[in-house]
Formats: sequence, structure tokens, C-alpha cells
Amino acid sequence: MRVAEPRRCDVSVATGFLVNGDGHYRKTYRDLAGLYADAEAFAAILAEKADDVAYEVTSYTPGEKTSDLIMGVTRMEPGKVGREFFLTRGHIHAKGDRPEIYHTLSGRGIMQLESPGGEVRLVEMGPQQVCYVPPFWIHRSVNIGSQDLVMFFAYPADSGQDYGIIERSGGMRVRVMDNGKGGYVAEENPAW
Ligand code: S6P
Ligand code: ZN
Repeated sequence: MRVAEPRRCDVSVATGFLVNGDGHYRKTYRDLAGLYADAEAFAAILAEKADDVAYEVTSYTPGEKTSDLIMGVTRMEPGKVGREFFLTRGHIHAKGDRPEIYHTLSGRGIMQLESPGGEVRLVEMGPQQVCYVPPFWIHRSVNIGSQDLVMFFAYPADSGQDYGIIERSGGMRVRVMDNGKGGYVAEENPAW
């Protein structure tokens, strides 16, 4: 039996990168059009920094099978669009029964989870806290802190991502908003 080579990757918490992986992509603010509730506030951000990086993902993909694990790091800037905290686009895995693990390396965030039936879970995440995202949950991360949110993740390599599920639903069921008192509040998304 031929077996794969082990691989050690280095995580730079300071820069939010998996340094010696084999994948890297960036999402600019321009790429996130349509994600946030406050169109006016989003237009103001675009006017200021449309081509700046909102979040980026560095990863290592050892293979393409269920039994391979993609691992990587997501780094997301802090900030808000109006009262809504910065977030990743979010998705369900295209093969819905594939789970994922997220481990917060630095920053303060929320794993926002939604089941196909519309159950909502907001899992607060701080450094060295790990969230198991079970199969079939739509997931995104939200930066509710004042620093970069840096999270390590791992998931089966054949999972795939379906981003359309959120668009087709008019967004996720709740939006994570600044409560004006240094915290957050989940508000129902009327478009859902
Ligand atoms: C992939 C995994 C993460 C996200 C990353 C960016 O299944 O959940 O690598 O891709 O955090 O989020 P998104 O929603 O833009 O893919
Ligand atoms: Zn995922």
C-alpha cells in the first residue's frame, strides 16, 4: 500500500497565515457585495477600500478524497458595516454530511451556524477554543472583536462548498449586530 507523506505546516498567528501550505485566496470588500444589510454603509466602505483584503485563507490540500483532510487558516479583519460585524460569506458543504473543525488562534469571534430547518446557533469563540461544526450545518465566521480573527480549520477534502444556499434563502436567518454596549446581538433578518 502506498501511503501519503506527512506534512508539517507552520501557523503564524501574528500574520494569520499557514506559511507553507499550497493554497491561498483573498476576498476583497468588493467581492462581498450583497452580503450585508446596510447598503449605504457598505457603499461607504467600497468608496474607501474596495480592493483591500477583507479576509484570506491559506491552506494545505493533501488529496481529494473523503479520507484526506484539508487544513488551513482564515484571517479576517475587524470592523462593521453599519452595525453589522464583518463576516465570511458562509456556506454549507456541497457534500452536506461532511463536518469541520474550527480552532480560534487569536481574536474574538462567533461561529454562526444554521441548520437546513432554520435552527440557529451562535458559538462564541476565543483563543484556544475549538468548535465542532457537525454535518449539514451552514456555517460562517463573524469577527466581533477589535483585532484580526484568526482561525485554524480542517475538513474532509471532498466536502466542497455551496455558497448559493445562503443567497437562495435571502441570507442567513439572523445578523450579528453591535449592541451598542461593547457586545453583540442577533437580529432577525427580515429577508430570510
Ligand atoms: C471551508 C471552510 C473555511 C472557509 C473560510 C472562508 O469549508 O469552512 O476554509 O472557506 O473560512 O469562508 P467562506 O465562507 O468564504 O468559504
Ligand atoms: Zn466549511
